[in-house]
Amino acid sequence: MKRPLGITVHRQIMESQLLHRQATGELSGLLTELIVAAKIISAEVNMAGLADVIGVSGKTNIQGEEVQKLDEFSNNTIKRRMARSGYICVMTSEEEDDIIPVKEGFEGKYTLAFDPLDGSSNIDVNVSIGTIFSIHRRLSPSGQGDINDLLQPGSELVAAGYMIYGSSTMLVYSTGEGVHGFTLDPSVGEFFLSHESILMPEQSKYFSVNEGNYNYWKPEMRNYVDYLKAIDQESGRPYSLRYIGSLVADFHRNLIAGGIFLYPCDTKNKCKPYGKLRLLYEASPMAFLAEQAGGLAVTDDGTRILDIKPTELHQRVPLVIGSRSEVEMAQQFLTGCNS
Ligand code: P6P
Repeated sequence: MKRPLGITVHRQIMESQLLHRQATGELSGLLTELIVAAKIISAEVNMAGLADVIGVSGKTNIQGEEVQKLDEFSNNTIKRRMARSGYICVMTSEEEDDIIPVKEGFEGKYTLAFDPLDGSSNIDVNVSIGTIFSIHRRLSPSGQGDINDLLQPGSELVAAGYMIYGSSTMLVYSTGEGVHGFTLDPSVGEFFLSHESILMPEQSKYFSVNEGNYNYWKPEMRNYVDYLKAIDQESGRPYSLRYIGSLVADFHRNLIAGGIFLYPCDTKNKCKPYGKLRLLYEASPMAFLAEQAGGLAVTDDGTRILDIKPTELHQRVPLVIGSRSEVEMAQQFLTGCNS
């Protein structure tokens, strides 16, 4: 059977670059290097059940090499490749406390913040997991970047996206001109355009939250979720609950099928008063994608995620993200306008 000639992600990147006469090709190069890292991670994740890379590190594989935990493997794969790509000047990773420098002499004009393998606690139970990335232009003039190059609001993002390692491996990203999805054909090792110009459905009867934390939420959040669960045929309630416990998988469902995802702040863990999710490499890139797809992302007091100026690398924020009208309705409850 003759395989249909698909549009590869490289063609999409190059066509987008050609549309911008002033483009230097560095962003294209950066994305291309990230895609190579994604393919390497995807192959490892898909082998996880077979190549004894599940679970803790410290084991050795048949070659006698130390087997790394998948999230350590993913982190090392991205940071080693990107450090010598020549396109970035500094990185931060969910796996590392401090900023990650790039190879001397290989400093570029962008910065990279990433979660190498979000949802990694789901690996052992074969639930979809993912890599999330966000890219800013550097602010410092030259040389190695610094933390201020990274602490930029999502409104200044140049590009953001994720890879989801699920029933198929997909790359979903935006450079500010809509959101496009590519599916990996492992038989040829190429990402082919499968979801062009994704628009998040304006409304949807799905909500996605860990209700186990219900009693730790503030009253406005409880009131909102109670509203979604109330029986009211006219407004199509109760909504259906879908919660995977893997941000990339839960967000991807919302992007394609619509709905609202919430990770509110709670009083469950005094060390995490602002919820669990990180701003720089979880909430901000997802908010960028959501708005590019016509959706919206706010904190649980109604603040637009993309407007938040980060103050710390790993700061956490509450996240309410999804179909615009659903998030706007949630804002009514969360700001006390609709108790
Ligand atoms: P909880 C995965 O560990 C993660 O960081 C996100 O991917 C996911 O949305 C969240 O935590 C799930 O957290 O508390 O519901 O298990």
